[in-house]
Amino acid sequence: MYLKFSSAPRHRIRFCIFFRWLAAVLLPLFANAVRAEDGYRLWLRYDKISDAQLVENYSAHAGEIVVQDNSPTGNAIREELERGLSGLLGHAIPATNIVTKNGAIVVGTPESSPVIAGLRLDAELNALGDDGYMIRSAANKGRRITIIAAKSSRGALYGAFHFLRLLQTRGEIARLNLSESPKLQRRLLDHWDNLNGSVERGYAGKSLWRWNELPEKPDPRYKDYARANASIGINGAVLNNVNSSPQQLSAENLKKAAALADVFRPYGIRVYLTANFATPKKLGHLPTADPADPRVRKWWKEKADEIYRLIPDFGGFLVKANSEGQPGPQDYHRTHADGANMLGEALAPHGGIVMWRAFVYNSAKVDSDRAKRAYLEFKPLDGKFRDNVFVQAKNGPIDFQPREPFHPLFGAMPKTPLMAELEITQENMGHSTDLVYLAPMWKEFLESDTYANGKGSTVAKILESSRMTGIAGVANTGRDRNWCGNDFAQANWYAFGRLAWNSDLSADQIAGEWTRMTWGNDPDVVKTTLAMMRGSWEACVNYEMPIGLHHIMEGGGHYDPAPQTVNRNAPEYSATYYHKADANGIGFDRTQTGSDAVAQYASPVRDRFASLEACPSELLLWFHHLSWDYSMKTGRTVWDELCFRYNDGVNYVKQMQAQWETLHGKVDSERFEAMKKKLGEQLVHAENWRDTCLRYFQSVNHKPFLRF
Ligand code: GCW
Repeated sequence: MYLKFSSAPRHRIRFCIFFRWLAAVLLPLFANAVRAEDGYRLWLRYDKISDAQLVENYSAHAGEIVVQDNSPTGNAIREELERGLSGLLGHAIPATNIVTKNGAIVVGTPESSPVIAGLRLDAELNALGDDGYMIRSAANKGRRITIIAAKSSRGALYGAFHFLRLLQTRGEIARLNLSESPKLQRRLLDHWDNLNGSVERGYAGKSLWRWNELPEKPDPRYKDYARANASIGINGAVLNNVNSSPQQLSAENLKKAAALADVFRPYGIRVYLTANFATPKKLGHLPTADPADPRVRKWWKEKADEIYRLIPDFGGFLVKANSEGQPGPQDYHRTHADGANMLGEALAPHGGIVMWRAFVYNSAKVDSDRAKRAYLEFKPLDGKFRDNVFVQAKNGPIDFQPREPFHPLFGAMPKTPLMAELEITQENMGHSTDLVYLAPMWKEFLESDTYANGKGSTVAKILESSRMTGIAGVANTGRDRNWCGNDFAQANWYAFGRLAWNSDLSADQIAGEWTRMTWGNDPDVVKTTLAMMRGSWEACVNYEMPIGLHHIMEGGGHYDPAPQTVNRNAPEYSATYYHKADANGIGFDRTQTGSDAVAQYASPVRDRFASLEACPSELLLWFHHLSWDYSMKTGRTVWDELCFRYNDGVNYVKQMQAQWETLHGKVDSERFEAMKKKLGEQLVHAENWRDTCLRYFQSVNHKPFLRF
């Protein structure tokens, strides 16, 4: 039904006035109900808790905020607690300078807070380190208080976010006694953002950084970015793409980077930049970028000095060299270590570091199996890097595939600090369309036992035990209103930060926290979203590249399947190079009878991967070439197992659709509808993968499809 205006225009005007009046009166009443839920607030939503009893309980333990730290970080703490507590409790929680009543939250360091100083916690706080904190229920002059204490303001900020999380997830705050400190020192987001605003492998709109408006006009969004990161402990951001423009280091662009650093600093986030190895030539007009040339070394030193004048806490350089067409020291017959050490030397006086990527596979001369090349190039350099240089390796030896075994460099370079690089952006897992919760993948990686120092030498331990420690995640953020393009992709940003802080957290625990903060505490919502997320990565592996298949995606966008691709000039861009399917069988033989990539792993890992019986079935076709009729542990042949897995993956998406439907009316309609649409697209994507791959493989083996 619609209203038809057949009468005089005056009626129409009156009608409009009435309508506006009605809206003006009614809308504020429903402000909360109709507030746009566009995902912008991420997991920091702080909506009023509806349970009045709980609000009362919480209010008794969060009645005032006492932050005497007036540094920019202290101000950020106060502001966040005011915003968070007032929002959650539905009334203004005042910030005061002294404890005036029961339920005060006292936040700070022994230096900034006399109350905390009086508790004589220095030894404990020092042991927790600069980023650590403790939260304790305590007493002050007969009053009940909660202290959030740390050695540094940054630690106190992390503690404040932890405290807010307790309320957001409806936790206990009456009797607190907890201490936290991160297991890794550097917890970074790597942005593959270009100066022209595009984002390599970005699926959430243009770059967050508006270079043309910087440094004069910092977008208010930068602060929300910093808040979100600080809330999960991320303490660094590499602003730009590893395929790096030399222009990024121009005087003008450094000023822009400095403006971002100024916004991030109160939130404990340092800025890092990538360095194009040829910058001295391209920007400095030197005839060479040879690391042995004194002019080149001098150029980098001066550049480092210039950067630190603008950004005194600059983190350092991330470098992709001699990989995928990027310049590097090998252009001058120097090694990766020569290149990294030159930059390390320039940064060392300022306390900066170099993260030198091990993602190299340029030359088939190194080895015909691409999976082996990084190890072959880097392992011999162990012990040759300066002490402020990290080698940064991707989780697996190929390239952010849906599932890979851990990279053999982890555990193989005991004298070199290794930084792990994960990919949060879903380059090979459905971009920002597919709901794929990646924490289970990262857990599998971090818990992989390298056996480098005997049993229990997990990747996590290797990372944690070097003299410099760190982890990086390729960001999935962009200018889309909901930051990540897909509301559930926010969970991967969140999970990366939480695992970087503490890899012992379970994927479920992280998903539980995230979903409570992002979708709400209704038990049905929590249960259902968790159930959807839990198996979503395995499902994606199944509908894209099950049982160890890899790199069979279409070459440009990496969204669609293309198992038929043959590239005669560059075999490693051929899908057929990876799956090696023919009439008899399928899979890449990386055992002794094949490329012997297994030999790059310590014993007994290599034996496990090499053995048909012991190799995890999830990685079977990564390490073995098998007959189509080979009988898997499930009792199905390889071919039937493929059919089964591809279908299983698709079915999981259908199941997620049905699960999501049950939340109709239980989550806000805006995000409900957006996700419903995404899940519909995911099903099309998953079915396309299944159908394309199975049809292609069937065209090779001529076997009938498994019927269910
Ligand atoms: O996964 C590949 C991507 C490239 C990326 C490269 C890398 C930034 O397809 O887009 O380049 O890895 O990690 O350097």
